[in-house]
Amino acid sequence: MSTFEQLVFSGVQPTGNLHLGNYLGAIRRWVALQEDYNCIYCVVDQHAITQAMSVWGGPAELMRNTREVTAAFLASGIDPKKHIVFNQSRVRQHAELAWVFNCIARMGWLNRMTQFKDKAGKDRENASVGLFTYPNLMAADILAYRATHVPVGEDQKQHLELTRDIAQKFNTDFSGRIAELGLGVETQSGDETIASFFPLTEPVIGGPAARVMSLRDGTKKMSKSDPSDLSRINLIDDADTISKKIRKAKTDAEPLPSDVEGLKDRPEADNLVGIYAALIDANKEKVIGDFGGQQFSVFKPALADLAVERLAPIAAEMRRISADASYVDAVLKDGGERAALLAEKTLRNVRDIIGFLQD
Ligand code: AQP
Repeated sequence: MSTFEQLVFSGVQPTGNLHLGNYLGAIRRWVALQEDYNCIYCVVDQHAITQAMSVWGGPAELMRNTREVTAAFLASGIDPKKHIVFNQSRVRQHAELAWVFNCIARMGWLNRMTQFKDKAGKDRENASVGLFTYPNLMAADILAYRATHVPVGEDQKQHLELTRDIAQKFNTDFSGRIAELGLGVETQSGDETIASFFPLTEPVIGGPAARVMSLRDGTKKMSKSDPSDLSRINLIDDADTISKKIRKAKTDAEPLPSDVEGLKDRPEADNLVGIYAALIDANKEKVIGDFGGQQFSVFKPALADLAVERLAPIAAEMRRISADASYVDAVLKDGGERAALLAEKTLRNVRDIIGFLQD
């Protein structure tokens, strides 16, 4: 019996307004993982349509946003030749596996998902069924490649726990069949070694920007769908806009504290310090070491300069790449073909395990 090949999978929805939270919480960390792992990075366009069309914008907007997110991946330093970059809908196996997982996941599990409650709001009866079963499709995205590591922001933690529950239930429900077909991979379950078909994927979450908060309200996460553009720094914002948004960011009247403990109960200050730390690849202690005791009138301009220095080159590269739609489309086509080969290998096994007849 073999062990699971270490593989990274993650995705971003093409719903517009790609922001600093998406970049620091996810994309930038993907870049670092390329050194040590084989990586698959996906523009999850099928997830985008789970919300109302007014949110995802309709066909023309979806195509534009899919290319823009791809350009952001490439501009941030993701290498589409060494790794795989594609849009989800090209690889039909994701939807096929999601159906299987619809039949594995329990209603009670999905009823506990807080993101559904947040996104459906008060009008749950009117939310799409796709929004409710979104976590099953996300599990399928990951497990179609039997990915072992998924780098995401903290908001996705609960969905990754669900992915592990789905993998575990599939492995248990079909354990006899998995063994009979010799498709088991050795995994550790407590003191026991068992044969599993799907890995229990590890979330890769952490660092000072695991949850970047709104610039207008430090208790709400920075989000694409926030109606206030001042609440987020978009990756395509120009230098003046970035500076203006940081200058206008909500803060309290106190200077920065002299130690990190002092950031407790000061969500806006904590958020800006966390953003600074992530941008210099350090922890909050380092930032407080440099700026503790200083007024926001000193810290905000320093943060604005830093953000511009780090983000402006990415925005410029995104614009350059986006201008050549045929190049972006060729990257997605090539990535989609390579991804489909891998996913089909998994799906052939899944069909055999379940008992679906195939040629
Ligand atoms: N504020 C955030 N801080 C850190 N990480 C974040 N991510 C999102 N917001 C933050 C991470 O970015 C990746 C891609 O997210 P997504 O596009 O798939 O969807 P999302 O999480 O729904 O993004 P938004 O901005 O919050 O969109 P809306 O407004 O539609 O809800 C994920 O890894 C996510 O964790």
